[in-house]
Amino acid sequence: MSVQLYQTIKTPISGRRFAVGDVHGCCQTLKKMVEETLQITKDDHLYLLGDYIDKGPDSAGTLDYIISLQAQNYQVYCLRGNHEENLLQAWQAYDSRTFRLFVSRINKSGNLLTDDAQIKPAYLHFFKNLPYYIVLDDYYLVHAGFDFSKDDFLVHYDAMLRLRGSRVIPPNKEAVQGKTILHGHEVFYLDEIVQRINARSQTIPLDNGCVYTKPHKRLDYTKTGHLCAFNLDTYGLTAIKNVDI
Ligand SMILES: [Mn+2]
Repeated sequence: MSVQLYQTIKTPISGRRFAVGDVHGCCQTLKKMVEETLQITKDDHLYLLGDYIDKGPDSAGTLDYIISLQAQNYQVYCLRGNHEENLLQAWQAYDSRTFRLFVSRINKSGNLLTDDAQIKPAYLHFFKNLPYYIVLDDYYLVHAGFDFSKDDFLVHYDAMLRLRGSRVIPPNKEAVQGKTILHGHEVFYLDEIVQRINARSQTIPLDNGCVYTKPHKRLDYTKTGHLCAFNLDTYGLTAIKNVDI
C-alpha cells in the first residue's frame, strides 16, 4: 500500500480558497456551509482539515457528501485527521468484534461498516488516500500541527495528526518559508480564532468544536459549536452554528 504523504496544490487562477475545520459527522452543517453560506463553485478550492467522522450524528453521510462533491469535480482537498488514522489502525489491529465495538459504541460511527464489520470499500479507499499535510504557495495545511522541536518537522507524521499546543510552540519561521499554517484538531474559542486571524498569526486554528453545543466538563459551550471556514485570500472568517445537534 502506498500512501500519499503530502500534496502540493497551486493557487487557482480564478476562484476562492477556503479551509474548513473539523466536521466530526455533522453532515448537514457542512452541507449548509458549502451550499448556502459559501456557495462553493467548481472554480473554488475547498480544503478540509481532517476528522470528518466520529462524535457527531452521521459519519457516513459526511463522507458520502465529500466524495460526491469530488465526483462532481468540485475541487475539494482533504487532509488526514487522527480519527481517520485511528479507524485504519483499529481495523488492522482488532478482531472484528472489538473493531465493531470501537467504531459503533465508542465512536458512534457504525454506519461506516458493513454487516461483517469491515470498513465499507468507498470509505476505506477515501481514508487510505488522505495526505498528512498539504503545501500551498502561501500556506501549510495540517490537521493538528507540526512539531517544530524537530528540525525535520515535515517527516513527523504522528505529530501532524495529534499535536496539541499551537498556543505554546512557535513555528520556525525560516523552516516554513513564510507560509502560514492552518490547522484543526484542538478546539479554540471563536474569539481566539478571530484574534489569531486579525493578528495575522503564523499559525491559525480553525476548529471551534462544532460538536460541542451542550454543557461540557472542560469547554465553555457558549464559545464553541460552530463550523469555521477561513478565506485564505481575504482572511475572512465565516462561522456557522451546528445544525445537526
Ligand atoms: Mn483531531
